[in-house]
Amino acid sequence: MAALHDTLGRELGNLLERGRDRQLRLAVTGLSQAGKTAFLTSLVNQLRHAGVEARLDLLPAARDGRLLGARRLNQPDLGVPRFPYDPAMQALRDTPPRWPDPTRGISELRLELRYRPARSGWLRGAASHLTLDLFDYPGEWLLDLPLLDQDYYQWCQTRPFDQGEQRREVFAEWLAAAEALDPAAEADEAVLAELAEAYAQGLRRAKQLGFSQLQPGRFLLPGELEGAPVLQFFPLPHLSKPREELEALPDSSVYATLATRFRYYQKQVVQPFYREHFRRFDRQIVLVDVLGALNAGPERFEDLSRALGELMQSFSYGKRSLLRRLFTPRIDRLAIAATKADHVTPDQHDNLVTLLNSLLKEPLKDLRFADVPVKALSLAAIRTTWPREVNQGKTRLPALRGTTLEGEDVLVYPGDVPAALPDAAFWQRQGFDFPRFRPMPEVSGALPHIRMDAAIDWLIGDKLT
Ligand SMILES: Nc1nc2c(ncn2[C@@H]2O[C@H](COP(=O)(O)OP(=O)(O)O)[C@@H](O)[C@H]2O)c(=O)[nH]1
Ligand SMILES: [Mg+2]
Repeated sequence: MAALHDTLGRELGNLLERGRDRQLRLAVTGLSQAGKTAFLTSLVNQLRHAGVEARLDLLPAARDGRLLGARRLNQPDLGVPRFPYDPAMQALRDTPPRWPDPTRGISELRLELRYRPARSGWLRGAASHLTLDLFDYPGEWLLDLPLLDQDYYQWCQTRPFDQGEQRREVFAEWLAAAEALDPAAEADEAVLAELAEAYAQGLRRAKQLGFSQLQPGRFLLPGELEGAPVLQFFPLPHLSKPREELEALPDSSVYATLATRFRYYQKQVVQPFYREHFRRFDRQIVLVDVLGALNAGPERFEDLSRALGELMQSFSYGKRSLLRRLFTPRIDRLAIAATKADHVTPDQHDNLVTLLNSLLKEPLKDLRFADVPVKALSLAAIRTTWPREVNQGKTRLPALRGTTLEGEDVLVYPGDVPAALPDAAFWQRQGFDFPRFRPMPEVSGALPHIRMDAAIDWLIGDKLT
């Protein structure tokens, strides 16, 4: 009797566990251009081809033939467009192949994975299901999350236009005009609109230069808010009066008008985005274009580090009791990945991971404290190059063969990745330079990749056992 009781108890536990594990929400996080859309496209592609064409040796469930397939389900939220997987695949299969279009809005995708559990017990042999919820969004919007912790006065004090020489340069014109503005004066709609546009212009130029920390994000990609007054604000560059005095100014003043718009932006734009899309995740992968930042120089490398630190503060990490987890999941496992690893030769991949770890050193400390397991890796969601070796005198050097975006076949050695945060000497040498490559023409149904299987295993592999 006691034995039966035990068995029943164990099986009930298993069933509960299975019920709980049926669904997994994965946050694919990254700044604009980090490679989120490429990652999601490849993720869906690999899972759909698991067991057939996909090469997923580092994912045991696929290697052992237990991953039976994946299909798309109707997504739960009817108000959100579906992730454009088919258009992305069409672009990659075009002649010549093209990269998927940049993301301009939010989209979702729900996948159902069928797998055969490796565990023993009642359910051995029967296929199980795991629902995987994914969504895509413009990285530009993500950096607004830290704005929720500030009010207008504090935001002005952070002087976001004033970090580094290059940044000051792109905002110089706006700054001169904004400095002439008296916070206490009567607000003139036309003037505010013009200055807001100049500020947005500064943000756009900074983005072109490769900067990451650009707020407010909707100024870059306004979507349906184009031209709306909620996007017509900016920080006031010199607030000489104390906070109380500024906050007592009449509603029609410059200060009060801008502060109201800032609050509206927080409440009506940032909060809903955060509430509806970022609160409930179980797992997260943070994608970082480390190589792109290395290519772009020291100021942007610094900027990337700062932006990533802020971004990771916006998620909640750590374990919760089973019951609380059912209602308010928290991220209990994290991957950080240096993307586009196919831009460097395989012998540099270890350095790439070490560098990524140093770039994220501060946020990783907090995660360790919260006891969240983290895996760092380098990957290419969609591999565009082949590793080769070239003879130089008596030595053989590793090199890469690929086709540039312009269609030229090239053999390159893009340079060494520094194993630690680059110092002044590294930047002076500027020994790092690579072209952008075009995706390879399709050879089988599955997209070529580097370590997508390792990423998938870390993010969902334990749910497939
Ligand atoms: N070589 C290579 N380039 C990539 C890879 N993933 C993304 N890219 C490049 O980075 C660009 C931006 O990627 P995307 O996924 O749109 O970034 P997102 O803004 O984070 O969604 C693409 O257009 C490609 O040029 C990759 O795995 N390998
Ligand atoms: Mg995208």
